[in-house]
Amino acid sequence: MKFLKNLNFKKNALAMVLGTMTLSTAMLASAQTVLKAADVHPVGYPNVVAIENLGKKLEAATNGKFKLQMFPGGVLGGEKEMIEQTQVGAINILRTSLGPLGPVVPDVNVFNMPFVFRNEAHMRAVIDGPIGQEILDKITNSPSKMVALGWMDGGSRSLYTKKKVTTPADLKGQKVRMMGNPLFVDTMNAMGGNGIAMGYGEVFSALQTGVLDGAENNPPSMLTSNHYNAGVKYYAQTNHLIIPEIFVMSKVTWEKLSKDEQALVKKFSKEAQLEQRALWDKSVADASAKLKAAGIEFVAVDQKPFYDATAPVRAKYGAAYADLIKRIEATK
Ligand code: GTR
Repeated sequence: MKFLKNLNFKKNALAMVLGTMTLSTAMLASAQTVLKAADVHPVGYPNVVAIENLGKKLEAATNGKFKLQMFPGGVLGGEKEMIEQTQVGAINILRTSLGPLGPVVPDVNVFNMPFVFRNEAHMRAVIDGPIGQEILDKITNSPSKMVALGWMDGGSRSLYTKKKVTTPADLKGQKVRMMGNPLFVDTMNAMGGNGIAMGYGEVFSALQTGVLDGAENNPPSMLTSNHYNAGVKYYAQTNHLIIPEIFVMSKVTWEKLSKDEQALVKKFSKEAQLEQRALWDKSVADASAKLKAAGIEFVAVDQKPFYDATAPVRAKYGAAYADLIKRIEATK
């Protein structure tokens, strides 16, 4: 009897403990806000790592009020679709190239123009200075419903093709995938090929089936997207686009944060920007070595003919930003 009583007591105590646990778990769940973050890149890519760490810091600093959930590898769609989801608050934090943001916030197209930066060091000096801040503010103050949190490096984009390319004439008749923005289709057409706008996630099979003859990107993207395994052999070092990348928060989400929480997001965003940059150069070196080991031939090319050929694109898209372009050129 005593034993049974004891057992009953234990059962009741257990039920109480379980009850409290369920209650506190439920309370925690209702008090916790999950922030959905998205990226076309896979887990382990510098940009994804930096955003995940931003989320961890925010979770710790708010005692678990916020928890970031990363949707990597383009599972929520291509960048165009993800931008749309961010605008309505279905995605809370998005890391994207400025490329597909151009049709939404035309002011960012200055950075999307071919050869607008002399090299990556020049691009970094510009985004780290007042012009970089101005472009971030333009995004935040535009009707895009996005708050620009910071920059990330996207290196230089060069051409990868099945046939060897060293001059604009070699691109004749070649269908080359570009990001979704008319500026890039114009750029490829000016460079001598046929630009085809397409989402990142469709490029692999389009290369495989011959819908495309090539594409263009930086080494880490070329590697992790597996595009180098879809029949391309050459990587012509045109470096025609040096496009910084960006991470934003949906304004729908931002406006629900307290002033203190917004300050925390800003602080951790600065740190995320620095962290990504520290990881970036190494990832370019690693990816280049792996691509070479996989048999991709890196082809040195004279950039001048490609630069000259794309002058009309800079004239067309840069006309409204003549002063800004002068300031970019003057940045050391
Ligand atoms: C990558 C970039 C992505 C995406 C992709 C593409 O370099 O990091 O944000 O824009 O290129 O070509 O679609």
